[in-house]
Amino acid sequence: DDRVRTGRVTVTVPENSTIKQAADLGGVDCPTFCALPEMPPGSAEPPYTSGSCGLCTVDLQLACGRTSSVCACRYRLTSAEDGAVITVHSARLDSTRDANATLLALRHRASCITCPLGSEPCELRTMLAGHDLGLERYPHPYLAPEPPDVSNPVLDVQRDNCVLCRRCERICPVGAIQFVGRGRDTSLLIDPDRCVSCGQCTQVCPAAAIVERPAIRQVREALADPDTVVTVQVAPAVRVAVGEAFGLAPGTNLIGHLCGALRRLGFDAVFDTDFAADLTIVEEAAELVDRLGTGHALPMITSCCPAWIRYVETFWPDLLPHLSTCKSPQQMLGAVTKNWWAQQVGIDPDRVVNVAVMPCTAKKLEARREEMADGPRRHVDHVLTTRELIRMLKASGLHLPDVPEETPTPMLSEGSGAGTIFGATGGVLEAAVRTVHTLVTGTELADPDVHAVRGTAGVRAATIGLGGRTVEVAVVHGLHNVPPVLQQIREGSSPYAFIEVMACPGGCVGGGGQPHGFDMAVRRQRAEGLFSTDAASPSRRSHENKEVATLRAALGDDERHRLLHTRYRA
Ligand code: HC1
Ligand code: SF4
Repeated sequence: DDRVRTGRVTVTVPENSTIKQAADLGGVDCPTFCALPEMPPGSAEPPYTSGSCGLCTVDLQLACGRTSSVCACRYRLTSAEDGAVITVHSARLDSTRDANATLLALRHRASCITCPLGSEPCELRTMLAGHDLGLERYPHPYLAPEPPDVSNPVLDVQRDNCVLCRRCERICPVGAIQFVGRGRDTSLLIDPDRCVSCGQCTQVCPAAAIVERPAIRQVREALADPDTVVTVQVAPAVRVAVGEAFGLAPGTNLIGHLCGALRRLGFDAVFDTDFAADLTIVEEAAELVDRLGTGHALPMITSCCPAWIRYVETFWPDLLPHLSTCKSPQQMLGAVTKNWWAQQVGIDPDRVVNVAVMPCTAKKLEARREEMADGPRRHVDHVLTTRELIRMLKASGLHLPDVPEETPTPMLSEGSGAGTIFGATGGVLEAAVRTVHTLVTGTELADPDVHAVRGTAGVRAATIGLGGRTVEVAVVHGLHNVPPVLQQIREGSSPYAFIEVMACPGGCVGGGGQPHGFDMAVRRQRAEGLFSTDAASPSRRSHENKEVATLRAALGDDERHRLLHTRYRA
């Protein structure tokens, strides 16, 4: 807008505001690239910027007449800058920004046709398109092409894509990312001893320098093999995010369309992870009631988030006994598919290949864990992220919203509303409370909505009435919010009996395998999609799930324990 570019506004700002914040207050657009738009809930830090992109360069003229070019995202205003004149837009600044954008472009290998972002919007290209780049003046590629670094168990690091924005360094909840070297030789390293595979770095990387290791080729090979029976399960959080790639609003629940599309991709059976979420709750609620009786290892903490498990194993191993022994829904479903369903439908379990579509990169690690197998038979063979599924659908010409809706394959597919809300922060705890209440009191919780644990505050605590007694519970999301809660347990002063922890801000709806971006408003909309599905469900309690009851009765206690529970060791 020409008027803003040439106009002048006067703003009064709080001490220590950045120039960028002052510009926002004055309604002046100031570009940025390396900045994260927001920090996760519970983070004490201000929105982050490394100041490395140079796109927010502005001219600052102090009242004394001294002028300098500064970074609007980082420069903080104090009383010393009273009366300063800041120029955000000018022909000279445009040229400076062009030059800085060119430097970013030069670091990127720019192999767009093989880029794993696929059809997702490319933030880097969108930004560069607005600049007059002088690439012809430089040799390109400027950096020698490198093969991807595959030393991380679930992530591929393509260093010659990295433009050094350093957003990943800031979003990483465990300080696993480092930038080493100087200048042109600066490069990104992920510490394998700290990384918990949460994939939040892939969510904020604008340049496909960190991406999930794809399993698409292996899944296609299994689908093409006439000797295999390929099953697929779909996690709760996937259904409310996948539509974003097809122009639908976050939160639109596409489970019916997904069932139709997955069959068209060639899957022989389509199971719903909601079923296994209900199964998990029935197992976990019984475990909690048992521990409440004996007092053993309280508080009990949920165990369905594999990045969280990895975090406890790495940083708080003495607290491992507090984890529920339940395997995650992904793994429970995989285990019972091969060990029960195959038998029911008369298929040799060794012909079954289990695929899981998850909003999560850490689920790829979970599927490979030693405990997650029955002898040589893996519970889950391949994990695809939501993003990989989107790529497969688009490659097959399937426009998801147009695919006729179908229902999942019976026996492992009935899911209650309680199972669906697993995908949002607080959902596992809420689902568990509904069932624990019934187990302890013999009566149904009058209102299944446990409002006290809803929302997106980083830590949420509530007191739950169970007949004659009450228990304290808490929900935590985002690993940066976890240490004070764990410290209380270590010191023996935790007030809680039961805690839900999800590594990703927002829970699984904000998982590292979901469509790109760190935007809590989008994550909230996805969660609302799950909560409104729950509210409209004919059954809202995991213990009412008839398929779960049938399966548990058929397995018997020993097999149920062997297949559905485990112990985590440091
Ligand atoms: Fe999750 Fe879970 S909720 S961990 O986020 O317990 O990934 O959606 O599938 O296993 O159900 C993920 C989601 C998912 C498991 C369930
Ligand atoms: Fe950090 Fe998670 Fe990325 Fe690992 S996957 S480097 S823990 S943000």
